[in-house]
Amino acid sequence: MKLSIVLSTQQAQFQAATFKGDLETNLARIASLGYQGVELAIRDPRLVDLGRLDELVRTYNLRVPAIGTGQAWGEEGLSFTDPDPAIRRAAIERIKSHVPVAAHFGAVIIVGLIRGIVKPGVDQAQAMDWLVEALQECSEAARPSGIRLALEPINRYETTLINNAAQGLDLIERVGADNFGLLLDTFHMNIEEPVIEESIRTCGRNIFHFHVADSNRWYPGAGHLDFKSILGTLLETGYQGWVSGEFIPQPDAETAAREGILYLTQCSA
Ligand code: LER
Ligand code: MN
Repeated sequence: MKLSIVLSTQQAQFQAATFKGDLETNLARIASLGYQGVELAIRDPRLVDLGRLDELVRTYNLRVPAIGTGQAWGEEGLSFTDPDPAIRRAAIERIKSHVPVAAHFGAVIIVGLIRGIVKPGVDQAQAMDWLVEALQECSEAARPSGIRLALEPINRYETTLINNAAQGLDLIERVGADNFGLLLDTFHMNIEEPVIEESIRTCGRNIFHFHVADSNRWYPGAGHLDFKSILGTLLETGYQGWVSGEFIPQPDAETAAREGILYLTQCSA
């Protein structure tokens, strides 16, 4: 099992980006703890010095399996489903602007909260139509570079659009692009899925990326999720992608990352 962990390339409000702060210090730490990859949360690719990032990632012999994009929502309010067409357009262009970076690293582009929430005055069906159109356009733009997009079902307390795996699969049908799939996150699944393992089986080959945090969003092993069973089920589907730690840096980032990798390695042995 290939393990990575989330690192934010800039300061952000999102709590569960395990590492934030100085890039080189964090990449060195992540590599020394035994992670093979780093999932980069990038608000806007224009803010990132790609050359330096690439050099650092190579220096520490890390892969970049995925790029998180949710901070464009969290920090700037961009979304695929905003009633303002200029904001929807900016969100689509922002996702498209991640394609060259993703292509450079061979990373999946994550569509998390940039899909937005259904705002007052917008009906759910209208929001879904905007969402489908945006995802079709972004998937089309990513296809020539061989890049895949993964939409993350996110729990009801964070969004009103696509909370669970079944809704994610329906959306895949509607988008109809072979480079569009799902990112499953155990923290959200614990809130929304009747049986986590069943949902993993149902999603099967549509799982493009996988986030792990325990029930309390601390590192795996700090809550009550059965990671031996969850990861065993994931591997049974034929999943060959990455398992990426996205958990709260408690008691501190280094301890969380160390405990997390130790536990995950034991669970997948
Ligand atoms: C991002 O991967 C995530 O899981 C969401 O909770 C973002 O708010
Ligand atoms: Mn997640």
